Amino acid sequence: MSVVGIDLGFLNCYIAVARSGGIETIANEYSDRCTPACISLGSKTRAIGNAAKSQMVTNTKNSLHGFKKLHGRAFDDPYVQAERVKLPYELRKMPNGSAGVKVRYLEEEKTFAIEQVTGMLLAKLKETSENALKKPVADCVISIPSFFTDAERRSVMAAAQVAGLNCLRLMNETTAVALAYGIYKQDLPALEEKPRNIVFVDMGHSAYQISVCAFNKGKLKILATTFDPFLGGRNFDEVLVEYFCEEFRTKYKLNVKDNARALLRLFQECEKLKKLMSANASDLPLNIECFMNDLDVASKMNRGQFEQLSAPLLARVEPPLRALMEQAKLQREDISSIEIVGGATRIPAVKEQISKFFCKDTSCALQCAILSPAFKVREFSITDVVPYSVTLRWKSSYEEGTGECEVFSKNHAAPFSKVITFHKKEPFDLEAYYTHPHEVPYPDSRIGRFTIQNVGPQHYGDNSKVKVKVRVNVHGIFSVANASVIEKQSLESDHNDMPMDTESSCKNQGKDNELDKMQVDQDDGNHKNQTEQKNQTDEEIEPTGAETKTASGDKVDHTTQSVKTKPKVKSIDLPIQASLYRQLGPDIINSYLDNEGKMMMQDKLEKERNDAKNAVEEYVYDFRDKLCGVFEKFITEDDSNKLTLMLEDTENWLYEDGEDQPKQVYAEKLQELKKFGQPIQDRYMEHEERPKALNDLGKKL
Ligand code: ATP
Ligand code: K
Ligand code: MG
Repeated sequence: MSVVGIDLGFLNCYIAVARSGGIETIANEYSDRCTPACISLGSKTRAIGNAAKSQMVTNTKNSLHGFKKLHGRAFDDPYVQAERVKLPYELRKMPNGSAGVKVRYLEEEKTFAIEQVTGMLLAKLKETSENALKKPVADCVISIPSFFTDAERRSVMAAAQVAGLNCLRLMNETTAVALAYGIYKQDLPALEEKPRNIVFVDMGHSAYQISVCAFNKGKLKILATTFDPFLGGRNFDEVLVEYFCEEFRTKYKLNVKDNARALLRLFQECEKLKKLMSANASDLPLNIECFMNDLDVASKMNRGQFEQLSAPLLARVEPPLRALMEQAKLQREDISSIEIVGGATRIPAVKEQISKFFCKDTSCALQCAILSPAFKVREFSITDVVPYSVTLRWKSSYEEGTGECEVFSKNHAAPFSKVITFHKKEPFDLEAYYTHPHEVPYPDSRIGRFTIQNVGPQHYGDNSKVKVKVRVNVHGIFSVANASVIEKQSLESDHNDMPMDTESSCKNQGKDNELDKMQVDQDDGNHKNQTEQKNQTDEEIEPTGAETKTASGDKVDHTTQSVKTKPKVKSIDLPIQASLYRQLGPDIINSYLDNEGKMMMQDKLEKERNDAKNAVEEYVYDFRDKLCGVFEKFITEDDSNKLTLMLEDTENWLYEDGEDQPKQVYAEKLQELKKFGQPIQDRYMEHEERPKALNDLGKKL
């Protein structure tokens, strides 16, 4: 089963596969390697991708685009509200408070959750992959912005499920580019050599992301990642649109913003103009015919003007680059090369800002190579980073107060697991949230609440020792992966065997309320004190099930490996009740999946119906041509006239009553025509075949 890599762009999507030893991007039915992230809902069917894009202007209110960053957000989210006024289609509040869309589909008003919308797009990409590979595709890797929070990541995961895809990994976009680079470069330093540091800059349509990555052969490690989630090609389009709106207001007395369709066309034309200005510095025209109120509009712009207008945007290019180098604690001379990707990095002024900062030319070898997240993912070791630090807060079991601890710092390696030890007598709650809300481009810092259940006192009323494993998984999503209680076994009989140090450590904990907290097994080389070392010993008796998880790429933090004999204790898994922020329940996801199946079926039936109609139309045209051509000799004039009339009737019917009929009606129509046509066709074929057959016979003899 092949794995496909999906670059789920704000504007453009790409699919990559590993085929015949290389990376290939798959072309869709339009022979296009890029599929627009656009869905157009119609009265009978959905159009997705290229077909939807061409319907945007005619079916404005039902053509969905620009929805990527609505994932995992509430309808009331300030970002969603800011987008709402810009989007030509309507946003809706879903029953769970999330943002959804409202459209007319199948002659009815329908509401779709954002997971359904992206689900439609992903299902289309799945189909494109299957058509190209000629086999079923289920497993995929999907790239997402590195700044996505857990809620956004989970929402994309849900969309993959809706599409019937199994997402093996959500991969940060710049990491996916780094992987493509790592696979493509044959001369990476050996493992024992000093790694090569490369900066990857991606400015797409909606966002700006930068990562610095250390490479060795077969291995990449992201050192830091920074971003401006609200800077991309669309902002440059907006600058142009604003300018022309203003100009058309004075010049033509047009209020473009009141007309969704005109505004959309202006956006499309400005995007084209922006691209042209990347290649050409002189004055370029902007002409739109029949723009609004039957008026044609005309204007022009040159690169110099454009750069002036976009000065505030251009000023935002440098700060994330500076932050990146500071966070990675690197100097410019430590960087071997700057690889740029993403359409908006083709704007000359953007590129200049980047190379000016690094005092180095940028390279864009990967500009067309696209992302290849699927390729050799298993053979290439990828270490990513945690984009925002995560803190865990808990209630003390017998104190009023709460405790808290930062479990993952910003730019901490990921995926990664840590084991924390608590001393508790009763079930307790762990609340995870982003430590620095102002650093997170999302209005809520909550990640989720995890209740560790079935915790009780030990035999002598002592606290139980509870080990909790927290993890940032391969998708970059935080979770409390498991919890277990360490129980001393058969105390009476084994009393003498009980390791003293374990007991003393328990007493210690009992005496000191402060210690009813946790020991995070940090990976930062902190020296452990004696007690912690003992806890590390206990680490060994963790259920091995937890450690087999490392096979999925997680790194469990073991600072010390004990070779001591195991104490007589056993570990019992505890149930965890997780309540994740903005998580969709499995029943909702399943209902979306069902619904997607129904819509696909509807599209399929509609396509078959259309094909049946086209078959009739084609038969009419084809036969009419032949009647005055090759068939002429095989039909009496009388029959020919009769048939011509019949074809004409059918043609008229197709435009009138036959415009919109069930598939069966078209099939019957075709049969009817063939009843008359087939004998003629047969006579003709027989005539054609005869000399050929004789000829063949002649050759044989
Ligand atoms: P995102 O990464 O934000 O999800 P995306 O991946 O869909 O978006 P890209 O395909 O990388 O975005 O880039 C699209 C953007 O690049 C658009 O704004 C487009 O106008 C712009 N772009 C493409 N080519 C050029 C060019 N030659 N000059 C200027 N801008 C360009
Ligand atoms: K893209
Ligand atoms: Mg992109």
